[in-house]
Amino acid sequence: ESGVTRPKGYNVSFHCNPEMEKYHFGQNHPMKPWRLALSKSLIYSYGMSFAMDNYISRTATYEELAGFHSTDYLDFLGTVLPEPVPRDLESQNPDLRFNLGGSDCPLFEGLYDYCSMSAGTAMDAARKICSNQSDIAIAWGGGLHHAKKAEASGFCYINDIVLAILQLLRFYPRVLYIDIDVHHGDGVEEAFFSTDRVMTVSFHKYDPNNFFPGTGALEDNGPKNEHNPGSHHAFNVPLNDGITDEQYKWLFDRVIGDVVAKFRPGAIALQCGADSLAGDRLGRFNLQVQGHGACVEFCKEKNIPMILFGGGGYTPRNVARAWTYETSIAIEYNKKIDPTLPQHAPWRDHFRHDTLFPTLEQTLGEPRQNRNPQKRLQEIVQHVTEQLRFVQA
Ligand code: VJV
Ligand code: CA
Ligand code: ZN
Repeated sequence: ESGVTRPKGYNVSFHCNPEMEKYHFGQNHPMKPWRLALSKSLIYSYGMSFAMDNYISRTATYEELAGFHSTDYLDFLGTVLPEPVPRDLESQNPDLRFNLGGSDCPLFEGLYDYCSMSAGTAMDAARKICSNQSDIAIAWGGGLHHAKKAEASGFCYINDIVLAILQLLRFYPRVLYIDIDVHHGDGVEEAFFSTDRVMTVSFHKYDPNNFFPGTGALEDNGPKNEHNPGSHHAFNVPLNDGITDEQYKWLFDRVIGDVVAKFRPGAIALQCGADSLAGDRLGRFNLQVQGHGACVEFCKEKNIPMILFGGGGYTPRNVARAWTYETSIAIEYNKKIDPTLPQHAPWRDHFRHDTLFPTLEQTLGEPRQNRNPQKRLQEIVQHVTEQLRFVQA
């Protein structure tokens, strides 16, 4: 009766853990797990659950987390307690163990459980892909791309993406990782730096001294030593403030089109960080829901099994819009979706505008100045083309 039907010929699964939405990083911290509740609520209000297999995922076990992370780090993560006194923002303790407890990666109540839930959703998604039960598996609670083997970084403690890709590698010879979060996907890039079985491609704002994490230059394509199998298997698309839907789509189609043709991945892991949208609290781009979603659509049309991860996204109403639209793309409902938000939603006022596709003026007031000349974008595409010549067909 919602009018949403299952896509013909293939399966979409939706993996979440409602417990995750209840955790707090602390007052004013940009990362707000309740954005997952807002997103799911919008997705379900559209009736999209009827077109997918919906799973409440289990938490990942210690042994599963140890598939990537060091046990020293996991042991510490499992025992640290929240600070009794809130730490002053500026007085960061310089000798934080494993980078835990600063303002970016605070210690909060239930931290370890929160991490195992995020990893659990991602690993469940990966297992559904490996068993051929899903063609697209959605894990909006995952996508925490900065976490390292033995270090927390940039709001990320456990790298659920790396854990999911390790699962995929048991069944697929080659996995393509794509990252459209506004930040560089450094943790995933580093984890698979020395293998030719995973190709990583991150699109991000790049300004080494002023924007986190500062890595991901165009010329960084993996180990410089030509004998290392990982060389030429990392791609970076460094961008400046204010990039538009049109430019981003052009770049994405050129870069990913060529990469897929050459690398021929058996599975795709797509990190859909929504902080690349216009109006994001931490972001710098002018992307709209349509442009962000076009990347998901482009990947879907390749007909390769795919996991969709969440990631960043610090203006919750826009995060919910993007992930709702992208869920509709997965179930092929995007062409029919009503751009007016469902009437019956209790949080409707929270969205400010009753549309799924607010204009740039509605989200920003004034769009950010675009500092991406077309000439630079052409250089990027040319560099990627040249690097791809080194990749074994
Ligand atoms: O830029 C940084 C690092 C600093 C040190 C810590 N201060 C607070 C900020 C500067 C150098 N960190 C970034 C991390 C961004 C992580 C993005 C994660 C993802 O989207 O890629 C994937 C989930 C950063 N930018 C902004 C902030 N931190 C920030 C942190 C806060 C804050 C305001 C801004 C932490 C607490 C509070 N406000 C109350
Ligand atoms: Ca990125
Ligand atoms: Zn981000």
